[in-house]
This record gives sequence, C-alpha cells and structure tokens, in this order.
Amino acid sequence: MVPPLRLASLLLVLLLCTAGANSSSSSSSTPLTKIGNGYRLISIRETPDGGLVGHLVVNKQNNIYGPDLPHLQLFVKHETEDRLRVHITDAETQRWEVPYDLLPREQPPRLKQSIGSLGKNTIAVSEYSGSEFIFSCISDPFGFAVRRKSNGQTLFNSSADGSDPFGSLVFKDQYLEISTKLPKDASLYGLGENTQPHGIKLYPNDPYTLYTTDVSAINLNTDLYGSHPVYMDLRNNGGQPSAHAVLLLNSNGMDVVYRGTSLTYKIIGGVFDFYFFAGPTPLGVVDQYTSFIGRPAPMPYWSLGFHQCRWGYHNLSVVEDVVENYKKAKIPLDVIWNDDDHMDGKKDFTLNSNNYPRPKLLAFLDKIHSIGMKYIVIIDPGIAVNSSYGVYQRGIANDVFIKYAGEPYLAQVWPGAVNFPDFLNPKTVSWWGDEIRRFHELVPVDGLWIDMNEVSNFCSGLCKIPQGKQCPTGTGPGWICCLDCKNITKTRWDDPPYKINASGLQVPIGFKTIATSAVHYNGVLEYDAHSLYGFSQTIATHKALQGLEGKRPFILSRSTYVGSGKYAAHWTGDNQGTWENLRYSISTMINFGIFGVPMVGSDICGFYPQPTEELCNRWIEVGAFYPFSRDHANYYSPRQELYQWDSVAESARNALGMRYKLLPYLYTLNYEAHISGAPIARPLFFSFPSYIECYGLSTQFLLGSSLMVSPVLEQGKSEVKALFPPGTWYSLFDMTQTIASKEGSYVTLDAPLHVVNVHLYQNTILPMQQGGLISKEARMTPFSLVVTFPAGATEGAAKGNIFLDDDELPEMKLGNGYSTYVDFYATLTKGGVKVWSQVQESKFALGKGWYIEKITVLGLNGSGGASALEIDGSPVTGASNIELSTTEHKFLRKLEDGDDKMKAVMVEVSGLSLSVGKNFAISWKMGIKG
Ligand code: MIG
Repeated sequence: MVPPLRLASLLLVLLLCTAGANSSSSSSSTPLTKIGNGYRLISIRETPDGGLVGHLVVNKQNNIYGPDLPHLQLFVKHETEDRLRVHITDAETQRWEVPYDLLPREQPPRLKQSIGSLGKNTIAVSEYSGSEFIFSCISDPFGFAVRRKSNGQTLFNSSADGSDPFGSLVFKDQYLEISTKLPKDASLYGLGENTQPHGIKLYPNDPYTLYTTDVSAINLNTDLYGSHPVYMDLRNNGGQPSAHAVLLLNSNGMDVVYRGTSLTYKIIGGVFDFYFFAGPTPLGVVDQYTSFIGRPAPMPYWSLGFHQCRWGYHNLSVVEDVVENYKKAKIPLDVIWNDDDHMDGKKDFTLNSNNYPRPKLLAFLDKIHSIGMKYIVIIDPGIAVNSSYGVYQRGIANDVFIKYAGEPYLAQVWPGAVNFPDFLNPKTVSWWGDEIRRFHELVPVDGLWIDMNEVSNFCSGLCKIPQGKQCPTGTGPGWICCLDCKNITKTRWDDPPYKINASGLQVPIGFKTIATSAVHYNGVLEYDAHSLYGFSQTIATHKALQGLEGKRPFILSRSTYVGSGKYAAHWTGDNQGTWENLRYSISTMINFGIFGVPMVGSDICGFYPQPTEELCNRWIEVGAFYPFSRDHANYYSPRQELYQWDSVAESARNALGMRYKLLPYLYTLNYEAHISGAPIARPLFFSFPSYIECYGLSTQFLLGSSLMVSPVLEQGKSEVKALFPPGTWYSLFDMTQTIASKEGSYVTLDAPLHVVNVHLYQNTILPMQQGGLISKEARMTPFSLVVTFPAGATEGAAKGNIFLDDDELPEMKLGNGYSTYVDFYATLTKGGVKVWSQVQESKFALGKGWYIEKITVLGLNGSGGASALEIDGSPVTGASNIELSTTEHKFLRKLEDGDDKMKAVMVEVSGLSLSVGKNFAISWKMGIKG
C-alpha cells in the first residue's frame, strides 16, 4: 500500500494502491459483453482546481454497433459538498453534449493524455473532505463507484464482476452503455416522461425509453413528451433513510433498463455526464438538483387559480358563454384558454377574422382583464410555408429554420406544410421574440401554451409540397400526411445501429418528427438535439415574454427537458377520460415535482374520449389539488366544462372552493419551490422517509409537507381506504374529524360523490383565506391560520409561513422591499397556547392592509376550555368583538386501539384583526384535562 497523499490546500486525498481484498472480485474472469470489451485506465492525476483527470484505452476492439472509441478522458469533480460529477468523453475529438448555454455548467478541462500504465487492479480513490461522496475507480476493466461517506454505502457501481450480467463500459460513436449495481431494496423514482401503470416506483423490467415523442400519454411505459434522465434512489437502511439522485446529462435517445438489482443505460450518442446529488433527504435531493439545473419558475398568483380550455371553441361567443356559465354556476375560474380555434388557417400568431374578430376579442379581453381574469392561447412550433404570411416571410428573411441539405426542412402540422424554427440559433430566438411582441400587440395574451414541441410532424422523412394538389386538402382529417415524402434510411443518423424502443415499437427515431439527419445552427444534428427542441423553444419564449411588459411570464410546455421547470409549467398531454388515466395522473404529477417542474397537472376529466359524469366528479376532486389545475378536452369530445353536469358543478364548487381558500398556501409553496426546488405536490415519502409503507404509494399525495389528498380513484365507490402515516391528521373540510395513530395505519374514509378527503398533519400552521370565484378577489379576503398539535398532547410546537408579493414582478424574492414573508410559530405547554408571527419583510401585506381574522387550534388536550386571552401582552376584554369557542374532536381512529379515554378539543379565536405584515403574539390558557 502506498500511503495516502494528502494535499492540504485542496483537502483532497488521492490514493493509489494495488488492489487489496475488496477488489478481488474484479478479475480477469469478468464476463465481457458482446458489445464491448471494456476500457483500462492508464493514468490518473489531479487538476489544479481539485478535479481528477484520467485516461482510458479500449481493451480489444469490438465492432458491434460500430467501433469502440480508442481513447477516453475521465473527469471527476466534487463540485459542491453534495454534488459529484463524473464525465467521460472521447479523449481525441469534441463530442456532442447538452449545450452549455442552454444548461450552464462548468466545461471539463481537456488535458493531454499522460503516458502511463497502471497495474491491472489499481484502485484510485478520490475523497474530498468537504464532500459527502467518495469516488473510486478500478483500472482494468475500468469501472467506478460512488459511495456515501457518512454511512459507507455504495450508491453507484459500474465495475463489472462475476455476478453482473452486464459488461463494462462501452463507448462507441453511436452507442454508449454503462450499468450500475443496485441493492434489492432500493426504491427508485423518475426516468421520465413515462406513464407508469405501476405507480411512482420504477418497476423492474418495465422499459424506460427517453426520447421526446408525441405519442399520447395513454401509451404505457413508452417515451413521451419530455426527457428527464434522472432518478432518485431512496433507501431505508433499517430506519435510517437516505435518498440521493443520479442525473445522466445527455440529450440523445436512450433506453434505461432497470432490473431490480441493476440499472443499464443504452444511449445512442453524446457523452457520459453523471451528476450525483447526495440528499440525504428527498427535499435535500431536489434542492441540490434544482440548484444545478435551475430553480422552478415563479408563477403568477392567478396561474394557481382554475383554468378552462378546450379544442373546438369555434368562435368568441362560445368562449364568452363559457366564462358566463362558470360565473352563473359559481365555480371559480381564473383563466380562459383558446386552442388553435382563434387562428386564421391554424397559423401561429394570427386571428380568424370571422370567428374571432379582433375588436370583439379586445373588448372581451378588456372585460375579463378588468375583473382579474386572464387569457392564454396555443402556439405550435410549425410555421406555415406561405408566401403571404408575414411570420414565415420574416422567418425566411432571417434564416431561422432547421435545414436539410441547405433548405428549410419541410414538415406538416395543422396549417399544412411548415418549417420548424431552430431555437438553437440566436437569430431564431430574436425573430421569435419579435413575433411574440407583434402578436401581443394584436392580442394582449397573458401567457403562452407551447404544444407539439417534441417536435411533432404529421409526415416523416424528406418531403416536398405535392405538385398540383392542395395540401392539406381541406377534406379529411388534418393530421394525415399530404406531402410527397420519401423515407431517409441511408444515413447512420436516420438508421443508427442500435434502435431505442421509440414509441414502444422501435419505430425509426425520425418517425413523425424532424428527420434526424436534419441540421441545426452550427451544424448540430437533429439526431443529437432532438430532445432539446421543446426546452430550447421554452427558453426563447420565456425570454420573449419577459421582455414584453416586464411581467412574470406564464408558459405551459408539452415537451420538457432537464431544466425546463426554470421557465415553464407542464401538463401531461393527451390522456384519456378513464379511471386508469385519473390514477396515472398522480404518478406523473409527482414525478415532475422530482424533475424540477412542480407546476404540473393533467387534463381534468380527460382529453379524449369523454368522461362519464361520475369520473368527471372524481377528477375535479383530484384536479382541484393539482398544482396546475385545468379542464381541457379534445376537438371531438363533447363539452366537459365543470358546469355541464349539476353533480360535477357541485363537486367543483366544493373542491375548487377549498383550493381557492388555500391559494395563499399554494403560492407560498410556489415560492418554496422557487427557492429550494421543493415540489408543490409530493409523494408521501418526502415527509415520511422512514415510513416504508408509503414508498410506493401512488394514490395519495401531499401538497407541501403536511396537507394530504386522499381521493377516490375508482368507479362506484363512496369510501376510500387511505394510508395515514404516524401522528395526527385533521380533516380540512371538517376540522373536528381526527385520525391519530402511533405506527401509521390504513383508514377507510367516507367519500360520497361530492367529498374529497384532505387532511392536515400535526405541528403545522396553515395560512388560508376565504376563497372566491377569482383569485384576485380571493386574495383580498381576510386570512385565517389553522394550527395543529398532536391530538391530546400537553406539549407541542407548530410552524408555518407565508410568502406574498406582487405577482406581476418578474422575480419572486425577498429583499427587494416589495414582498412579504412571515414565519408563524405556535407552542403548546401546560400553561396554554401561544401563537406568534415573525415578519421578515412586511411591505406588500401592509400596503394591502391584509389581516388575520381567525386562528383555529386543533388537537388540544383540555376539558376546562380556553381562557385569559391576551394579544401582544394585553388581556382581551369582554367588550371586544373577539370570541373564543371550543369544540370537541371526533376521532375516526385513536392513537392506540381501545384508547377510548382520549379527548381533544379545537379552539377557535375569531373576530381578530392581526395585521399580516406586523409581528403579533396571542396566547390563552387551557384547562388541562385531569
Ligand atoms: O395534435 O392543439 O396535447 O392539448 O388540444 C393535437 C390541439 C395537437 C395536442 C395537445 C392538445 C391540444 C391539441 N394538440
């Protein structure tokens, strides 16, 4: 053993030694895969800034899927205390990587290969004293491992050994492969976008293919609209849970094969660029992940209201009528949307002058804007090839389109023949910004919906406008390809040696999208940049909207990539009006929270075909708690606005009514997402990581850390069996209803048609308001606080907070003097209850004159009632309007079966006028039971 080399300045320990017992499994008996024979590490050294650079040479060449690259460069860096990067690329030539301007990060150094040779079983260990990770690698065949320093656990291990069915590293021009071993009991989440019938936990042997594709969300286990090559790995470790995440930052198509005890990436290009995020809590993981990929976008307040959309609002009167009917039915509505019905010939940025005459549309917008409602329309990437269409003319003049053999690549979408803007080209970004500016002058929209950006094409291959034929024909459905096309199969980009499982059918990767041999700016191939199309369009759209009025942009994008959440919200695409699809929506939504895109939801009541009345009832009861809550339907579906059925209207008033009371909480969650990546809607394990029972739970979810939604997801049911993690839970709709258990338990809850169960956990302070039909009104109503303690406890502490600001400001932050942030605290002691606030920033709430009128405290042990109320140290006299009332809790389940003696009360203090923007303290005595 060579003694460890200590470099005090870098706090890095680089240890080179001949293999001891722990590497004996890695020997020449390793079975080699047929695809590659692995690499050997020939040198490794430190870089001046604390990284490690190594060089690898291929063991015996192998030609399956093309020749191996002979020399590779390894770059390892402990970038922060909880982030480790492992980057492997061609040592000789620059390869395609996710562009550094789209996703800013450090460029790995390119160092000359140092001649050297390391012994066969050499292990290099890199341990950085400020890092939670230990990186180690073995020389031949090359493999690396990442361990968690605090518990020594191996998180990732690519070293081939006798037990591994997979071989060592493979690196060819168009095929990269690497595997890691995993413990059997790891719970994995992520790797999307994918509709997962088995729920949130990755399911062994389900295929996970990542390649942005316009196939509807009803396709199970296939590549969908977005690509997020990241997974979170949660391990219980016998009650000491720890979570970490692994991102493979690569935009090429890939199949990820999870086999329960191993995971293999099979990628058709790019490089290995791994990032490990140490957690160890799930919230820590998303915090570290989004600090790297970009923090979720701040959302305007109104976007947390309810949205109504459909494809097929044939004219403006229909839209006006929908808004009117929501009002009549007293169902909240903030935003009304247009699909492509307002367009002239389905061309972006145009208006149909018959059905959507501009003067009338402007009058309508004036009217809705004056009451705080908003309007959003769709934009597709395809720009109609039409010499009298200004958007196209200016696009051609600025040379903004993706090319094939020097000419704009021809495709077909709704308007007929189109070209696709190349958002990797800076000129395209400015042209797009200008078109958005022009459109906004035509129609003052409040946000944009960018659809079809995977990118979707109704044709495949190389197409021409047919001679002497109208295209589209005007008869027949618009999505049938009417161009003259021929397949392109001759290039290795259109027909790569390894076929990912595209669309679940191994269709060619250029099927119904841009031909993969088409070229972007600077010679970038569509083959490489394909899955970045929607992401690059999102960035360009965000830039355009932000430059308009300086307002906080709202963008809804169908296609997403790593980092999209920094700019946009996402909906889960074309789902079906079925009970299964209602269930899938929960898994996809909570996965997107992990992907750093917390503003997400599914088409409420389903896109197509139409839902039953009962399903739509249940769907709005779930959808009212999606972070992004929108009813949307297909052109061919019957109308499904929530007022179409009386029963659905009633469920909507109930569920959305609660949402609108929770808006200050949802907005605060959006703020927390923005500063720390915390998902708005989360799996239960985020709050209960040691409670294994909830690891795979996909039928319930949390909003924030302690509000749990347990909806009915099956037909014909009027009860729901819901999991309650240990502790006390209070029903939000009837705060006296209480469930308490020491170990956690399943409880069957009543859930008749109009009832959705939502429970608040102990030790929380939840800010609420009185609700309303439009968020702007709801925002002006008095506040209340709901404080929860463990039922019957004699001691306890609860916490909550609130963030408020002017939602038109582009930035959402403290310290600008315009926002408000308040922490709320409560304690319960033998002496009684105390609730107080600590205002960090006051201006916004003070300016609005907002106040708290009611404080409700749940779970108090006390039979003697509450007395001796004091506010800010002064006793409250009988002459004030303030009232104190006590109600007994009703237990559905008590801490321990048979604990019939347990009693608890809820105390409500009303008639208050505590300014939100000022510190307050309120206290009273409780007569303790006994
Ligand atoms: O090919 O704009 O997912 O929400 O209504 C269909 C029409 C194009 C797909 C979107 C859907 C939208 C529809 N669009």
